[in-house]
Amino acid sequence: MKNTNPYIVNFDDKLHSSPYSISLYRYWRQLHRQQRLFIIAIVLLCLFIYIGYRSHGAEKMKKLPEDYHRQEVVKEKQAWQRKKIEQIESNKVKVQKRIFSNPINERQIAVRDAMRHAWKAYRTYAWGYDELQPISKAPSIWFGIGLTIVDCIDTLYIMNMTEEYNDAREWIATSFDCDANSVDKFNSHFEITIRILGGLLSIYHLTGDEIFLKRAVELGDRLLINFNTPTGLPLAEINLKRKAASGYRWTSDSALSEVGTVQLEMRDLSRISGDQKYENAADKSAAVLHNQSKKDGLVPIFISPLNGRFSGGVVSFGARGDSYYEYLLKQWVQTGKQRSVFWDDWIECIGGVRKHLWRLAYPEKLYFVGELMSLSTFSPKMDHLACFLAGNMALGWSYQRNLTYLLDMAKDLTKTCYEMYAKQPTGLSPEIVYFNTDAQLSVETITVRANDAHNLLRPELIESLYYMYFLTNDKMYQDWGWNIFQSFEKYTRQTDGYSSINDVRNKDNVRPRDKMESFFLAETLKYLYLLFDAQNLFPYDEWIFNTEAHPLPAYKN
Ligand code: DMJ
Repeated sequence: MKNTNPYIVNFDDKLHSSPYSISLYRYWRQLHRQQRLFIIAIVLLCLFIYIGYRSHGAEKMKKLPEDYHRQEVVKEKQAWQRKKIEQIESNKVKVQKRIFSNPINERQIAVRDAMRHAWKAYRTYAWGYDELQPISKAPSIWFGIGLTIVDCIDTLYIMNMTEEYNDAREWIATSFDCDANSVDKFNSHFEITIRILGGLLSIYHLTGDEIFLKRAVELGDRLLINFNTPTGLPLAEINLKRKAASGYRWTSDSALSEVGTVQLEMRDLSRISGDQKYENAADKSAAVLHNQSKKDGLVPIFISPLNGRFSGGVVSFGARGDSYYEYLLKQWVQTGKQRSVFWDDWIECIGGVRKHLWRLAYPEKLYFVGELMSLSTFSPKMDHLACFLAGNMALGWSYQRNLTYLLDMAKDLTKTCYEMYAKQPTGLSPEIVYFNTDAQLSVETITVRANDAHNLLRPELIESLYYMYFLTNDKMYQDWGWNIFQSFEKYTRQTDGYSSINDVRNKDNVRPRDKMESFFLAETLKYLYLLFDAQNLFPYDEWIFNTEAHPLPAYKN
């Protein structure tokens, strides 16, 4: 009989369509009331749990894995950073503080007095600025980061000028700040590297004071930007404030000396910071230079960081070429004499000098190193800058004493460079000279042109004298240094500081240029001081000087 209750009817109707539902229904009807209540209670409980999950739990459970993931990532990152710091710390070379005594003789005292005189003037009129203009008693700005302080602090330390050193150290700790103070201008990447980074590195090695390492890393991170080129050779200029790199305004090429004279510093920064990235940049750029084809080790003075090609054909050991060759030898020493490519490239370039650039000047028979134009035409021009080569060859000879021609050439070139000083009425060398190579001509051996008659207080001959004296023990080299020092005292010393001069030929009117170059204190006075010592304070197997006279250690590899 058909049930008239609409619910049951419908239900029954549905049941007709499903035998499975019918059995379920029958089963339900057969259950005891308590059993039914129990099942209903279980169903309701499940329903509550489900609703609860939808409204709170689901949200939470959905979020949990994300939070969990994020926390895990943070933990992992921290662990990785800890590991990196540990790794960096364990890679860092340990520095041994060095103590220097007071001057030991009259000559050293005189040089230290000169340093005092120069420093006092800078301290009084230009403190915190880059350089001093000693005639106008005013500061001059170049990079905006206290160049003279950073470039010269290791000289103060070596000369045991404690008060001045402490002052300089304090300034570097509190006021050396590329963000706040550097000028918003493009400046030479090479000059900042050799003078400022070099200064920070060397004073760190001498004192072990961590503030210098910190500053070196801050600066090194900026300088690294320039290596970001298709070849890995650095661009010529950097704007420290904007952290931007650029080529020169007039060409995208860089000077050979500029791309080849930053490797000692970047490599050293990696060794003391434990961070490999600087050394990688140094190695990559050194490899690019190594892989270029050369004329008996010689190369033109311009190269493109964009494609690695040389341009022009001028070959010179003076401006724009010099320290590329210098650093070949010094990189070999810095890396424990293990990387033979550096020695091979260096000795090959000395072969190139002998074959293409080494000539006798008449009538006095002075050997000199000339230049090539268009890679083949010889020019008898020599910059004072090239006088570094004498010391550099003597240094190379000290590691391979069977190569006696290196010492012979070093002696000959030192003599010629000294004559460049001694022949002038002021006893000071001009910036550039020309030699007479024709034995039949009755002219002077050395000629100075009006535009080249200036002296910038440069160090190259003094640097070579320092090597020559300690490698030969010949006191003549100390005496030559003393003569030159006295000429500096006589013709470049001002009431306040020292000034480069315009005319070394005219002792009655040298015409001061109103500029005290930071390298006069960083290099010239430092090398003079070292030259007059009784023993070599920086043995050549343990130390190398960067091209700005900042001592850096030689490593084992
Ligand atoms: C210094 O900055 C360095 O010695 C550089 O290698 C050449 N020029 C000056 C000194 O003359």
